[in-house]
Parts: sequence; structure tokens; C-alpha cells
Amino acid sequence: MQFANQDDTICALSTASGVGALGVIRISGTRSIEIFDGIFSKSISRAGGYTLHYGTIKDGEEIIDDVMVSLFRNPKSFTGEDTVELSCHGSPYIEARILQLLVEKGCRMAEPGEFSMRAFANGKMDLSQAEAIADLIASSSQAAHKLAVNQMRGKFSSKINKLRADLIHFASLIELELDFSEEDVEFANRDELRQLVLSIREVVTDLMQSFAAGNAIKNGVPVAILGAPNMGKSTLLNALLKDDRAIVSAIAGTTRDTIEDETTLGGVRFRFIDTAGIRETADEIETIGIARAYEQAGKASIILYLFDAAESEAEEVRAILQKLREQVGEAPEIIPIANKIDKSDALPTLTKKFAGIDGTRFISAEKGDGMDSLEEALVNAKRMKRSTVRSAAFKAKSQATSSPSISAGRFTTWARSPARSQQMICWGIFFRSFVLGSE
Ligand SMILES: Nc1nc2c(ncn2[C@@H]2O[C@H](COP(=O)(O)OP(=O)(O)OP(=O)(O)O)[C@@H](O)[C@H]2O)c(=O)[nH]1
Ligand SMILES: [Mg+2]
Repeated sequence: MQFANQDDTICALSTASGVGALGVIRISGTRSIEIFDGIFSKSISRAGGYTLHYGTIKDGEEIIDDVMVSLFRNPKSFTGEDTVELSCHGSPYIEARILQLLVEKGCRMAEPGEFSMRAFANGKMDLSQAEAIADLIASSSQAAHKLAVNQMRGKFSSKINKLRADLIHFASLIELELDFSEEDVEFANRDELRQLVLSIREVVTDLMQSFAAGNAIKNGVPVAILGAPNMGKSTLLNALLKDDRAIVSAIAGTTRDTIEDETTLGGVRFRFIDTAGIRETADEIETIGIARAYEQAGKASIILYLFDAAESEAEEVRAILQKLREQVGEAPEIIPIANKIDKSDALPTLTKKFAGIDGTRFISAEKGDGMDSLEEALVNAKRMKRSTVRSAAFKAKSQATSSPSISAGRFTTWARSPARSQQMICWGIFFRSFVLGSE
């Protein structure tokens, strides 16, 4: 994206458009104080940074509004430039008039993201922090908020910087070793090399896994609701969302396409996907819907597999669950759900009937029975997924520690074989172009 002239002084409404108690307008650039002075009842040209001023915005003799003004002098502002932030009354008319006045006096309307771009250009933040600001504004759950705050405060950036420094160090050690490979001298300490490789590997694994976790937090943990027609999938979706989102009917095959919506449970954002009931059918549209149901199941982190508590048999459910597992692989957590407990025997009888199916939840999506425990199971499944990721990372780390190819004793022999030397040169070139290429 190309921004217009960077020397322009820019202005924009920083609060949401529409009626509100207050509206905030931001002006940034070398002429911001001078331009603002042209519409304000007093001069702030001699005032220091971080000062607050009260006065009136005027268009000639016409009073537009009484405002509070914060002044930030470069470089101590969000953009790193002279910045004026004024709070006026939150009327779209007043805001438009003030912006119009500012443009008449020499400001340009800012393009989307231009204040953040200037902050980046002036070294106030890196790209990951700029992205975090957008995420912070869009955050709709406790977890997404925490993630964005951490990223904005530079936690992610410091990890990347540390990785970059480690890679540069590694590349220089390898180069040194290659330069003197013909001589019988070990320049790079074997233990140091091994530790470095392990720590790089750990950070990269962690970053790769944090992408999936972060993505789920930002966009919601995908949960697919699966089952045969009429099991109550759409009823469950509505109960989880506490909204009448999907059509519910006693006609089998009501839902033909996938229906998605999000909600937050226990501070975690979930994206629930109701699907077409799975059955053999000659109906062309329903067949497409069923294919989509499988597709969603494959992409989901959690699958809620629904069956009718009274009418289903444990053996048949177990067989279906086994098939489902084969189809979706190890990754998604599958939670079996016995629905419609309200219309059948007492709960202990049902519990006994499905005792062989691990983790079964008993609910009545229609009456709301068991929903609290299901919601708790969802939040726990999410937490377990996170700790599984951590333990996988730990496993990868311990496997790497015991990896014979990089154990200290065998490193020299490994490195000196002609094929390995070739490999090491390739690694060196790779690290060099990857890490140093941007310099
Ligand atoms: N008694 C009882 N009936 C339920 C319950 N949940 C759903 N039903 C009823 O079961 C019927 C089917 O519900 P839906 O939610 O449309 O089922 P579905 O699985 O989405 O069905 P398809 O979209 O056709 O695949 C409706 O008549 C619901 O009222 C429940 O917990 N108890
Ligand atoms: Mg349905």
C-alpha cells in the first residue's frame, strides 16, 4: 500500500463515527500545532508537550464547540511527530465541521492506518506491534485482549530479535568452522554449538505452535457440531450462542449448509459451526452439505458429536466415533454428546448405557440441562490442547537433546564427512541469506 506524502500534516477522527458523549480528533505532522492554532481560541505554540488545554474551536466568528486539547511534542508522541489530540462533543456534525476546518487550514485527511505507519516509520514500534494495535482494537475476548497487549508491548518482537541474534551467532560460528575446516583445530565450542541449535529449534517450534494458538484466540477456536439428522445440532448451536441463529425442526435434513457464529465462554472465543446431518441421501444439495460437514470436521479443533441418548445404542455410537477419528486424524478433540436426555430414562441409566464411551456429556439442548458442564468441557478441552502443544514442544526438545547427529562427541566426525560439509555449507548459506539478507 502506498501512502500519500509523508511530509503532510494529517488529521482524522480517532473515535468511532456516530453519536457519542465525546469524539476525539487527532492531528499529526510538522505543521499540526501551527494549523491547530488557526482554529483554536488561544495559541498552544509555546506550550510544552504532555499539556492539556481548554478552549473553543471557531470558524471565523461562529463557535463550533468547546474542546479539551492534549499536546504531544515530537518525538514523544504515538507517531513520533508533533501531535494534537482534541476531544470535542461526540456529534458527527461537530466532528465533520472541525475536520473540514483543519483541511481548509492545510491538513490532509489521514489514510487508514497512516498514524500507525508513521509511528513505524519513526521507529516508535515494529510491524508486529503495529499489527497488535489492530488486534487490540478488534479484540473481543479476554484471551484475544491479553495476546494483543503482550504483542503490543513487544513480547513477540523480543522473541524474534533473540532468534535473529541466535541465528547470526550460529551462522558466524559455522562460517568460522568452515573457513578452517582443513586444519585440525576446533574453533567453535561443540557444547555452545549444540546449545545454540537446541535453543533455536525450541524458539522456532514455539513460534510455529503459537501461531495456531494465536490464530484460534483471534478468530475463535473452531468447534464443529456433527451428527446424524435430527439429533439436535442446530438446537445445540442456538443454546451455545444463546440466540435463535439456526432453524430447528423435526424434519430430518433441515440444515443443509454450514452455519457459523462466535461466542465467548470462560474468557475463550469459540467459533461454532453447525453442519448438515450426516446420512445416506440422494438429495444433491444435502450431499454437498454433508461433504462440507466433513470438511469442517477436518479443520476443527474440537468436534461435538451428537447422538440421541434414548434412541442410540452404545455400540453403534462407538463404531461411528471410531470412523470419525480415522477420518479427521489425531488433532481434533472429539466430545461425544448424548442429547435429549429430557425425553428418556433417568440420567443414571443413560450414564450406565454409555459408560464405555469416554468423556460423554449428557445434555438436553432444548431444556438447557447439562449445558454448564458442556461449556466447562469446551473450555477445558481448549486448555488441554494448549498444554498438549507445550508437552509436544517439550518432547521435541528432549528428542533433539538426545539426537546423535548433534551430540558433542560425534559432531566433529559428522561435520568432517564430505557430504556433511556440503550440508553445512548449505545451512550456512541459508542462515546467512535468511538472517543477514535484510541488512
Ligand atoms: N426432547 C428434546 N428434543 C430436542 C432436543 N434437542 C433438539 N430437539 C428436537 O429435535 C428436533 C431436531 O432438532 P434440530 O436441532 O433441528 O436437529 P438437527 O440435528 O439440527 O437436524 P438436521 O438439521 O436435520 O440435521 C427438533 O424437533 C428439536 O426440537 C432436546 O434436547 N430434547
Ligand atoms: Mg440442523
